Amino acid sequence: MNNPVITAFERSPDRGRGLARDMRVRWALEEAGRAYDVRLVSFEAMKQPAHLALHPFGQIPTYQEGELALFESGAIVLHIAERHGGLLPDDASARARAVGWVFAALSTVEPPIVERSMATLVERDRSWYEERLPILDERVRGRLEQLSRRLGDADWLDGAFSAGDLMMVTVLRRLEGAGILEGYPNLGAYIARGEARPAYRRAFEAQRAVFTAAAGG
Ligand code: GTB
Repeated sequence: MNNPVITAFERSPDRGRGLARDMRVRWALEEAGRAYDVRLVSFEAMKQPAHLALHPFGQIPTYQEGELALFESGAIVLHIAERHGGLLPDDASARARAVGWVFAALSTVEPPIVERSMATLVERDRSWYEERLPILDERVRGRLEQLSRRLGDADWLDGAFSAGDLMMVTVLRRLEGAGILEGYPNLGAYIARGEARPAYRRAFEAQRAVFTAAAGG
């Protein structure tokens, strides 16, 4: 059986911090114990017909396995989780709840975090930035407050570690360095628990090696 092939940035703008969305796919594959290959793509190549045939929006990550080609990190992680053990519970109701947490991470928690992060990148020099940032911070805090309350002192969001936790941890990591997570110690500990998993470590080192190699070792 050939390894699935995923795509990742040839040169990640995060300088090896594992914030791009190939990280969640790598992590899921590591949790699943599935070997994989990586095809690195440049920003230019992502917008060319060959890549657009795989990903209509010209982005990474993509996932190819035999005849199957997927885009969208959530769909890819769920595909991996459905076919391998360790990422979704066997019990049907617990499984449905874990899938719910994948969606919560992607459609409820990630959007305000991405909006804030994009503003810090592209609006920093605009006249409205100083006024807008606290509004964006507040939206993020609102979600973190709710998530923190739900997590409480549990290790994971709903029983055993699942694809929902994998997705939520990768979403929350994008806030590192923003000075916001510090207000939610249980979320900080939650992220640290995710990052301490051997599968996470392997995925992180693999993506970091791409940056190190591009930077000349
Ligand atoms: N909804 C899609 C998914 O979940 O797969 C979103 C995919 C996506 O946004 N991909 C980004 C991309 O290809 C890379 S991850 N961008 C290129 C483009 O759109 O032209 C986003 C990302 C990029 C960089 C950092 N960083 O430097 O910290 C973090 C996250």
